[in-house]
Amino acid sequence: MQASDLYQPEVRDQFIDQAHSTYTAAEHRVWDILFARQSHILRDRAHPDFFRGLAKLSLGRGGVPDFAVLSEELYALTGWEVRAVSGLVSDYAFFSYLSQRIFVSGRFIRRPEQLDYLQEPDVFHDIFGHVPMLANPIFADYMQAYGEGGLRSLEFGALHKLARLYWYTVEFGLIQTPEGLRAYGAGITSSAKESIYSLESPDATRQAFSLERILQTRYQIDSLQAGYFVIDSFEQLLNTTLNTDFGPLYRSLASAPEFEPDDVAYLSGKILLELYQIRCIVRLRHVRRKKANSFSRIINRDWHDRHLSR
Ligand code: HBI
Ligand code: FE
Repeated sequence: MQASDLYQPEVRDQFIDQAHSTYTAAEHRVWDILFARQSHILRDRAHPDFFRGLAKLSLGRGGVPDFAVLSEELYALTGWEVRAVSGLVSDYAFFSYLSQRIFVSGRFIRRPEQLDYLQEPDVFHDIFGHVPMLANPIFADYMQAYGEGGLRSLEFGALHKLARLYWYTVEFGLIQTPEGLRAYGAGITSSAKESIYSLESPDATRQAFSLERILQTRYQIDSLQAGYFVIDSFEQLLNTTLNTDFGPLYRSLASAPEFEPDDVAYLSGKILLELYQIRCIVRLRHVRRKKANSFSRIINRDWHDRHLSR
């Protein structure tokens, strides 16, 4: 029996009408304030494809985007659509939608007094954070592959492990670029605090992407992340996911140790991390001499604190 036979009925009827015309002027203003603030903070912090997505989809045209218009534009780019839901949908439904290239988004927007923190993802997180990356064809394929993998993980009882892959990539992923580290995860790009902290804080660890390692690494949902994973390219993310046979992997990992988010003590990860940091410092010195000095000091101190003083 296939998972799709088991769960099909649940997937129907979860979409709601965005009712775009019912947003108030104050709600549109919250979007505009957050949009302006994040666009500024993310300069030199978000991956260039994030900005390309923002521009291609005109997410800054003013006010909360209309999902019907947005879906049409996104569909033309990568075949993805955006649909409104009233809150969290079941894991099965969520994965099933991703596998059909449907991204579900909340329709509500945070209140003006909640600009900096809220528990549930709102339309700003879901659309500003997630949708620009869906305009990148490789990332768009990765999200679909993730949805398909998610459905399979349910059959293996391994959802809690695969959810970590989503968390450490789609939500809180960092990527290495010729200009230095950049953010692409929606939990980062939609948060003023985490945009800066994830890239610059000496309190966070940044280790090289490893699918196996991520599946074994716990995460916290209610605070800034203690550790991040850094990919080399979106191709790496897509190809690793497509080329991994998750069934045997889940079986072999079932009895393997789990890790805390900021625990980077294993050898290969440590060496790779060091390489990333050296490359990052060298490149930054070339590209932006002024900024590089403070940044490399932060990295060096971070590196020293975590690995040499213990
Ligand atoms: N539902 N609306 C919504 N948004 C999500 O991001 C979401 C969800 N349901 C389940 C889910 N995410 C998780 O299973 C993923 O984080 C893996
Ligand atoms: Fe999200």
